Amino acid sequence: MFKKITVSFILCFCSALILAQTTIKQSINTSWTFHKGDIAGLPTITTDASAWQKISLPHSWNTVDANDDEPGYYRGIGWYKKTIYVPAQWKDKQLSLFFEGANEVAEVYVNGKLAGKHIGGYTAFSIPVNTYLKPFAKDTLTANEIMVKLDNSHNEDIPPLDADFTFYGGIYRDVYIVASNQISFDTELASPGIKIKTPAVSAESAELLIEGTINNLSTKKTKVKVISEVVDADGKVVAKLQSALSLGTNLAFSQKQMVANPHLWSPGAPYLYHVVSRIVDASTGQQLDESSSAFGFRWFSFDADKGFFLNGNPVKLIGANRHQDFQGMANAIPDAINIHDMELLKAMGANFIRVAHYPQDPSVLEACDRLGILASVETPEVNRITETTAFAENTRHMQMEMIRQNFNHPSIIIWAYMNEVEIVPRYKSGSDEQKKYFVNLVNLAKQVDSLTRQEDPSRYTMIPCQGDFDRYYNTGLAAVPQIVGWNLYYGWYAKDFAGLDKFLEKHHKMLPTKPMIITEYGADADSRLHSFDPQRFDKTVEYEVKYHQYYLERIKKLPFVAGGAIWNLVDFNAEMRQEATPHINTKGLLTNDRQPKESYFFYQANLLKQPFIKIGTNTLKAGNADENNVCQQPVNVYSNQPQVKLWLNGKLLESKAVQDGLATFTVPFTSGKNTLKATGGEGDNQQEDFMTVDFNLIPHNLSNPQTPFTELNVSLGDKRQLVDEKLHEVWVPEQPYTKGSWGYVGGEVFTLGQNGQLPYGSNKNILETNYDPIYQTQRVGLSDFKLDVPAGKYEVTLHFAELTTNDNSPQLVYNLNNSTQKQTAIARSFDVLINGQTVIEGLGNGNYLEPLKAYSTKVPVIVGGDGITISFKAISGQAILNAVQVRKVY
Ligand code: GCB
Ligand code: CA
Repeated sequence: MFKKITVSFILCFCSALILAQTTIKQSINTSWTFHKGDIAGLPTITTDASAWQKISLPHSWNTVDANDDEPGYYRGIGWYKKTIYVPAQWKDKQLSLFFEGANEVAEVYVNGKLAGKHIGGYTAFSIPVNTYLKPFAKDTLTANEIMVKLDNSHNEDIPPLDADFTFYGGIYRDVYIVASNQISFDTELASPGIKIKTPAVSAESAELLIEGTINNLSTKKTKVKVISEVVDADGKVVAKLQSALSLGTNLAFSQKQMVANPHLWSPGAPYLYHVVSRIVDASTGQQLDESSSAFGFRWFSFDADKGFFLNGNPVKLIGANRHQDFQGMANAIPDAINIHDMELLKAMGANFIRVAHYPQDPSVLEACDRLGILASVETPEVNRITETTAFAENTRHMQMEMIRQNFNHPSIIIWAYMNEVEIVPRYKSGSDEQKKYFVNLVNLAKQVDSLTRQEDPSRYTMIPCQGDFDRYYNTGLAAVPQIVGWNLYYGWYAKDFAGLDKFLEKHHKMLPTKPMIITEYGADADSRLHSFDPQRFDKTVEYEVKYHQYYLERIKKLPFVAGGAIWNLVDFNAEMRQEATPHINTKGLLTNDRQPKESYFFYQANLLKQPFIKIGTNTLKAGNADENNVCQQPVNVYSNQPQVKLWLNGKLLESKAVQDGLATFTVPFTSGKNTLKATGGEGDNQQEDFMTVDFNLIPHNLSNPQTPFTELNVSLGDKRQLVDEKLHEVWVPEQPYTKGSWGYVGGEVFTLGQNGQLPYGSNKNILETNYDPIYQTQRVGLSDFKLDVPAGKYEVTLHFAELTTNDNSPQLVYNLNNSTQKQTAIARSFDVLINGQTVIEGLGNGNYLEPLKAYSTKVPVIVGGDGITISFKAISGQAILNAVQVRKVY
């Protein structure tokens, strides 16, 4: 009896809740099926024999093929299918499907009929579906079939046309079903329904405007009230506003409130208020709709001489760009990763994000609001435009969607568009077509700019240009936006760091009234590669640090530079890239699976206020023993303390002054485990960090029984170490042979020749390996590789790749060696002998040695008293060796 009462009580309670529900929004991410490619007859055929894959959202169809050895990735049609079950209670509701994002052209079908279409892969859209639903069943759920035809083919009318990232296909963000009443807030262009403006804010008072439009799809005229509550961060209602409206079909409303002594929003104190607005039937008191949005009170300005000001205080914007991309997931990343990325950015000490090159998941900006990260958001016109009305229309539409959908975020300070749109020349330089193109481009920019200012006069507009000042100045593009962004790569694509200083001065002189931000700067670093003598293009972690040292110092120092955004917070996929890590742009401070590189620590040490210390090295190292049987190697300690100490195995090594966040120590590593401790600060500020380094000490004399030889991994033609934490191996750079030790005899380092910009090696992807760097470098024309190891059984693994090719295919604009001379494949053939015995015969282009493909072979060797001599005998051309591994078995 008692039980029964409880049950019916709960039932009553539930139905009361349902009645009170206004707009219902629920995600429908599970139980979808997917078919790659088109199917004839869809969506009207009801059964088809094709295989559909069970998936859930977020989903991308390019998780594998954007990373494999095959050039290109699938760009075409994909079909998604799902059954939704619509409750009988929704009979009088307005139903729509809300997509946070799907790349790139989506056609949404309901029960075989086209319900709506959306163009553009990076903004949300909402498709009303009532007309296409099956008749509602009484008291039960009705099954309706949804199909989405999605197409990520190249389309000249849809931005982006061309860019250094992968245009992954898929419904890669959340999808919701939304049921609202006949009378509801107008969520036009997938916007939140209410617009919150703070046109005048000071420490003493703030003006708040709540605006919106109410849609009335019912036929009756109704009197309604819009009641808005302004709630502070403690949940206290600080203001309540009411408007009485008499509805025709639809009606705009505006509510205004002054707030005294507002809590201000800033990166240091991201104080959030929120508004809850409700539409209430004036006669019955029934709630018809509800919309809520967070907001903040802050004011800001940019000054061409003095930079950026927030709430009256100068603030240097320092942060990063960010792509939506995670290892193995393509762009189909769950909210948790979006949020965590913003936490990582905040934990770095940053106060700024450039959401580039397109609007991202809503959870990104929500996190920025909460954490206190100022944001620039942009639409994806990258590298070039198309001079068609359709392209212009899509560009303007995306800009509108971006602004409307994200309007209320206090974190946003800039609306940007058109990244480096003059980089890919459409026409011959100086031609009439090109002149006309620039006129059309600037016209489109002006339209986008003025529509942006009209839609939102409270923020600034920005165009991020590439570091070719004259080009953007002469065409007039740089004059269009309120802020110019410059993507500057001096010390990377351009040789000299000093070019940065000249460039910045030039901007300040030539565009004296235009505020500016360095919207991109960065250098590639493969997290596995290290060098004690870092050089441009060597892709080492150490060069990345060196690069950022230079830029951060300038950004901090020059007041007219309003800020800088590192390219990039995270490594991301750019399918066409030729790299040490193929398909990955490695300019991230974090790897594609979010492991920090040393540059991330460098920024923490320079930006964080709370005491910070971090040993910035690998847990695995290798090197040659000196006469004292140790190996001296540098270790970086990153800290914001003035002085830091480093200890090795409990013994103090040294105390050093920290300069710009970094102190470099020389550590005498011994074989095996070395425990490092770094300390900094005093008293409550005392910080420490520990690290145990497993050191593979390569004996000075390979046959000294006191220091037994175990293994050696050498990358020929290389000056770097490759640390492979996964296989627990370290590859050391080559060295010439000396008696008792190991090394090459003869030959020279492979370089791309005079015009090649790489210090050594090639940056072309090597097929069939994940260890591209060791294959990308090579010694050419060597006669031997020798190791004076003691007697025993060994395994010798030889690695080869032909680095010369006939490939003159057009180069990606970002490729490092695009200025190299035409390359021609060099024919060669050679034998390899180990201790006089031929182990490889006639290795050459006719057999295993294919251009840009890894070839390796492992040979067991029984060694007597004379060590190992690997000899290379050229038959034609010169012999080569890319890498060698020698392991002692017993
Ligand atoms: C740029 C582009 C960006 C690239 C970057 C790079 O200037 O705006 O999309 O990824 O350079 O790494 O080359
Ligand atoms: Ca591929």
